[in-house]
Amino acid sequence: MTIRARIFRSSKRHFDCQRLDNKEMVTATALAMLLKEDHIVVGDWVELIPPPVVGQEWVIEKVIKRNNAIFRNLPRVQKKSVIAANVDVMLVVTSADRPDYKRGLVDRYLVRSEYWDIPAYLIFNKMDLYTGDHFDINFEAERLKWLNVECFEVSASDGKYKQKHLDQGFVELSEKLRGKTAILIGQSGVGKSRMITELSEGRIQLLSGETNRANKG
Ligand SMILES: Nc1nc2c(ncn2[C@@H]2O[C@H](COP(=O)(O)OP(=O)(O)OP(=O)(O)O)[C@@H](O)[C@H]2O)c(=O)[nH]1
Ligand SMILES: [Mg+2]
Repeated sequence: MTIRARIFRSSKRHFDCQRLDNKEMVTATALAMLLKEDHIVVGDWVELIPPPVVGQEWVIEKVIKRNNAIFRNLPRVQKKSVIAANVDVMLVVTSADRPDYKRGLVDRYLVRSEYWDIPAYLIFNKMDLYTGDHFDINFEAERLKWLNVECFEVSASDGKYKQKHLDQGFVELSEKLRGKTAILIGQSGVGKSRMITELSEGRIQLLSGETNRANKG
């Protein structure tokens, strides 16, 4: 009998998997044929064979077909490099100030959301710093509506911030994300790590120093 689980963290040979039945996290290795490049990534659903003897390893026997995948193209070797799988929504995070809102960049991310076939939400973060001098949030929200992109007005650093310009704020965002798998995308400093801390109600604390150094968030 196998057990269904989801990949939470992957390294070359070992995978942290969360069991679907009891939510317990277990570490597994994978059958050699599954260890080919890109074969198992974060977000994949897998079938696990339990250890024959307590203390031995769980083994990933099968990877379930993906609904979608986040990938990079590697034109030089004419390949796709898959980064994550089975993502429900992509949060494009922007900030009202430091760094400024950049429409061109937002549009580039939205093209990727189409390309990866994952719906996007636009998050206007740091709205506690919004003055209206650099961009008009209502104009942006209106234009994004035509692209079927839902917009949210939030402040990840101010739990009491209430939206003033748009219909949807932090409460609505948290509600919509319940039970979903989301990825965050956005330039350095827009507040992605801070947002994850807020959305997880403090359960996940990303060390800004560490992530900033890698410039990945
Ligand atoms: N005023 C204000 N500051 C914020 C808000 N959200 C985040 N910050 C601050 O902005 C800075 C950058 O936030 P991070 O969460 O580290 O940004 P990031 O997008 O993860 O950046 P990288 O990891 O470099 O990609 C931190 O000093 C945060 O405290 C906000 O809503 N309002
Ligand atoms: Mg970060």
